[in-house]
Amino acid sequence: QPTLKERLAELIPVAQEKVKAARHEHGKKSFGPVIVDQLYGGMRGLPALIGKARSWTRVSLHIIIVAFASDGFGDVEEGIRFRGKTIPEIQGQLPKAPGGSEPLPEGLFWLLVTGEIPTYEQVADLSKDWAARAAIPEFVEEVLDRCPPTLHPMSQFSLAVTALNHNSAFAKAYAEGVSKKEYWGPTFEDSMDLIAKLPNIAGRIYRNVYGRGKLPPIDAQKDYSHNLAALLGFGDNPAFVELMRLYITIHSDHEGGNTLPSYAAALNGLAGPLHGLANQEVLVWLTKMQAKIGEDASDEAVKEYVWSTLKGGQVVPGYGHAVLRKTDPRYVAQREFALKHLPNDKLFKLVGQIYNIVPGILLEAGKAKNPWPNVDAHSGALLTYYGLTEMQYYTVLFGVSRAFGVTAQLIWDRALGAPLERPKSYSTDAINKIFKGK
Ligand code: FAM
Repeated sequence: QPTLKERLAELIPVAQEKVKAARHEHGKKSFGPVIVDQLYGGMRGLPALIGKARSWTRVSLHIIIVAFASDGFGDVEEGIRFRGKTIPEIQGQLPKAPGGSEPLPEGLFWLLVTGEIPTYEQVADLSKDWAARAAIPEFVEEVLDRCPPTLHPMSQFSLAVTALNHNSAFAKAYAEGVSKKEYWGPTFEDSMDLIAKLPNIAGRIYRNVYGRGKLPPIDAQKDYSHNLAALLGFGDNPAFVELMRLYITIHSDHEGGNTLPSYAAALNGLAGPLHGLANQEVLVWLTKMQAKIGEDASDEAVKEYVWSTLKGGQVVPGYGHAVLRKTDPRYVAQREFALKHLPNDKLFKLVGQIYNIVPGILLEAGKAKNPWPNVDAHSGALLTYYGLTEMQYYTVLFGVSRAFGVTAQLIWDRALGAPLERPKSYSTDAINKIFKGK
């Protein structure tokens, strides 16, 4: 059985030819109109990128000409697919740990990179490879140890990832004049190193900021999620380990990225309150709600609280989405996990109660295009149940997971010699001039 890198070496020349042929055949064709609202609306729905290893449904619009990506040509009603597969499909098809029932994120990474479902042995080899690469340079440990605990965990995370660039295989190969054709090899190594080192970074931040003692060593016999859970201090709770397997799998992919510093920049983007930090904001909001209306509040009291949030000019965190127009399948996956492992938990019940109430209110308020919950509406309640209660930390775990999607894309960017992405910008004056009299 080939290793991931060996399989990639087989797939890349075929994909390079496919891209060449697609550009030759379709390169000069128009992809359709661009409307001014798309410029003002953060390029929403604008076909401006090629997805090479990815999946968010709306993105599949850009992928249609790149056949090897084979992503689900779904629509906004559907939510994320990973290389064409829904969350229930990957839960069914990807290898599990012995005794576990959630997919191993190692397998998801294999799927994102190759488009293929790996065998258990291939996944177990990835676990071993990542364990062997997991140590972080001493100076990065020192950088983290010197951060004041008041520096947001996401800022510490991005700082440490930026510092990892010191040992970048790509930077070294580039400085040595590597041929463009070979870029993907060191990029692959950087990607594997990055993913492997994130648990040590995330674990160290958690323990430093919240005074949780010293990190245990990585266990080379255990899978990635087990090691991550152990570094956080939850390694002896098998259900939490299962949660990490699910969590890392479903948060892994979204949109582009390239070098290690870009991943660090992406982490800063992820840390925006309406984006990845929303899982922190959901828990802050739920906690405030519980403080105000009590733990077993009536539907009426919850409704009133939701309305007061809207009337205060704030958003209901965890609801709405820029692209999706139904309940996020990642929310559903987490809800099913909760029904299995913590059906009677009060916070989970509140999350469910809110699910019954908020969409109706958002529809009545009439602004949000999507009144349904997104991935962030649920994750914090699960982490809290297992004792990971520090909400400011949640997006770090999100960021660990997201490295899988970003690096899978990055490897293909290098393999296909993708250029820098430079969407053009226009001023309002320019737009007025262009459309004058039209
Ligand atoms: N609560 C209150 N108002 C909302 C809302 C919500 N949950 N979702 C959307 N709206 C409002 C929105 O603020 C906008 O109002 P204005 O016209 O006054 O600016 C209007 O509805 C139309 O917005 P939209 O087109 O439906 O959504 P956008 O594409 O502009 O924004 C989100 C999408 C995700 C930023 C938005 O739904 C939101 O702020 N949600 C709450 C925060 C959240 O949960 N973010 C996490 C999203 C998650 F999937 C992720 O990226 N990690």
